[in-house]
Amino acid sequence: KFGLQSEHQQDNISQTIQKFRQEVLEDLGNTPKKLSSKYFYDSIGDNLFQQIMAMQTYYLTNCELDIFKNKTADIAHFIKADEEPFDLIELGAGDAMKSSYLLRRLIDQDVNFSYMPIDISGNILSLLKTNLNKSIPNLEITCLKGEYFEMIDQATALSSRRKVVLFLGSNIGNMELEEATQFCSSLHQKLNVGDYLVMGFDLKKHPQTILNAYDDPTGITAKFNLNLLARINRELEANFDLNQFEHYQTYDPLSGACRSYLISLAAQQVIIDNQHISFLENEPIYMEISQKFSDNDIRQLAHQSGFSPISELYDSKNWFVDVIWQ
Ligand code: AVI
Repeated sequence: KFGLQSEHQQDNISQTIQKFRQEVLEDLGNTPKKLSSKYFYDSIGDNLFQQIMAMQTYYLTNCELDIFKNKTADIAHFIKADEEPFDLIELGAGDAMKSSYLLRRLIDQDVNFSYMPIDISGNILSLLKTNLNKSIPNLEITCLKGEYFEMIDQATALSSRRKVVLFLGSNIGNMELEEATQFCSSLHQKLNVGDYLVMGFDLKKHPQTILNAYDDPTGITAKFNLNLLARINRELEANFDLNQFEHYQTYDPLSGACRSYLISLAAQQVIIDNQHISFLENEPIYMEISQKFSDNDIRQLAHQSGFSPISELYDSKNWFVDVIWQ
C-alpha cells in the first residue's frame, strides 16, 4: 500500500491518517457539527485552491501581489533593518509567487540572507526549490517540510541568524480570533529582539465584494468545500453522498467573520470507519472562517500578542494590508 516508502515515512502516514480520523469523528459527533479547513489541502484541494486564486472575484491574491510588486522597496527597507544577516522564513510558502518579488529585490541588492520556506507539502517544496533555483540562481534555499512551529524550531537549530517570518495570504484569517491571538503569541515567544513578522490581512470592505469572493457562481468554492467530504470518503472509508450537501456562505459585516457551511439537504446517515453519523435535514457542518479585519482589529492583535507594529503597506484599493511587526 505504501510502495517504496521507508518504515519511518509509513509511520508518519499512518499517524497522520489516525489523527485525521480521530478529529473528523469527534468534530462530526458534536453539535454543532464542524470540520477543520486545514484538511482542505490534499492534492485535489491544492488544485481547487489554485483555481480559486485565479478567479476574478477572489481579489485577495491580486491585492497582495500588488503590494509585493509595487511596495517591495518598503518591505525590503524595513526587514533589512541594520543590514544584519537574516533568515527569511515563509510559513505556508506554496509557490512563493508573491514573495519571489521580495526575494529577487533582496538578491539584486546583495543583501545577506537565506530563504527558508516551510510547507506541509513536500511536493510543493521541491517544485518551489526547482523553480527558484532557475529564476533566482544566487538564492540560498533551505526547505523545511512540516508543521509551522516545529519547523521554526528546526530553523533556529540550523542557524543562529536573526529571523524575518512571512505569513501571507490572510492565512491568519482561517483561525478563530482567539486562536489567531494564541498563534501570534506563540510566534512572538519563538522570536527575539531584532526579528520581524510580515503578515497579510484581508480588510473589512463592502460585504457584497467579500461574498462574491467566497460564493462564486462558477461553484469552485463549493467544490473546494465538498472536496473535504470526498477526501473523507477516499481516506477514511466513508460514504458521503456529495449531492446531498450544499455550500452556504455568510458574511457578518459587524464582526468581519466570513464563514462557510455545508448544509445537509436531507435527513441522512453517513458511515465513517464503521461509525454512523446522523444528519437532520438542513443541518449545517461549519467548514471554515475567513476573518476580515479593520486597522483597529489588527493593532489589537499586535498588542495582545506582544508585537510592536512598524509599518502597514496597503494595495492600491485599500482592500488588503501587509503589516510589519517587530
Ligand atoms: C487560504 N485562505 C486564506 C483562503 C481564504 O480566503 O480564507 C482559503 C479559501 N477558502 C475559500 N476560498 C479561499
